[in-house]
Amino acid sequence: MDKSQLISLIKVPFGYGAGRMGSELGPERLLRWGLIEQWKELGYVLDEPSRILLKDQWSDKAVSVPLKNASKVLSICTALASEVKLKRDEGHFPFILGGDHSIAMGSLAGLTADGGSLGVIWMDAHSDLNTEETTPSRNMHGIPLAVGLGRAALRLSHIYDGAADIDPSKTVLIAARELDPGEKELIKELGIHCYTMHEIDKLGIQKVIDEAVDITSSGTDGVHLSFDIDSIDPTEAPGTGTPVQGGLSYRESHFAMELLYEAGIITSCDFVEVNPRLDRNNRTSKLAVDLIGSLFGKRIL
Ligand code: EXY
Ligand code: MN
Ligand code: MN
Ligand code: MN
Repeated sequence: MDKSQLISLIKVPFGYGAGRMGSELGPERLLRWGLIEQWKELGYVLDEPSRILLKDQWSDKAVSVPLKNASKVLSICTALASEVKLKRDEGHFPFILGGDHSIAMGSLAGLTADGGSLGVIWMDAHSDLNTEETTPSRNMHGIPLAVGLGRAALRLSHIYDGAADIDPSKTVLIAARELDPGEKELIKELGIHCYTMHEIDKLGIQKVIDEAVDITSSGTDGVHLSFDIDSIDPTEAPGTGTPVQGGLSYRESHFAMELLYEAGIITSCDFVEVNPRLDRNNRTSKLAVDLIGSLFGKRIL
């Protein structure tokens, strides 16, 4: 992202896709900890922030999704997809602030609405690759990447007419460490590049990010970073609904963001799953703001 491009902050105070409420409080909490002021201090100009609110319930019978709160999730994703497409078409950088990770279906639908090829970096303790059949929880935040890849009954084209599936060969998972059986099968079947914490320990975060940059930016029109705060170890980021031990360290997560800034390939971003209700002394919200700073060029020296 360069500073001549406006940042379109799209707030999505929505948590119905998660197993427990609280992530809907994320956007306002990050603003309280200086997210907007930080962008301005870094020299960016912001578009007027938008806020996507749940208004109606999904009624389209074209697809029935037998998961929890599906009609609410699909409604918010439909509204989000339109806003993401609008802001992207205006040449702005869509920054989608959640909210739980189910909203990424709206981001992806809006970003692929005109076809094209989108690289995706999915930083997350989970792969979010369950389908309506394989999900163990029936929580919608566990399926967005399977939907994005066209492997669920629900498709991005149900959320935004004409939206294309994303390409598994341009999709990279980073920091995965809790995968369900159906997700493991899909990763192997599709040959999705998956850097679990084992690969990160073995290769180091710099090599993982370098490889992810190459994979997702070669032959694509842009790269979407879908960042789930639970990719970070819960000792650093306790304020999230599905924490998993053994995550990225404080410096690994900052270094990853710094390297992505230097690579200059990220064209849109989801930042999700901060749950202030579960946080300790706002540790997670403050870390989230700091990480976004690193992603947008903030440096120690
Ligand atoms: N794989 C589990 C499920 O599908 O229920 C847990 C999903 C957690 C999803 C969070 C957003 O990353
Ligand atoms: Mn504008
Ligand atoms: Mn997730
Ligand atoms: Mn997760």
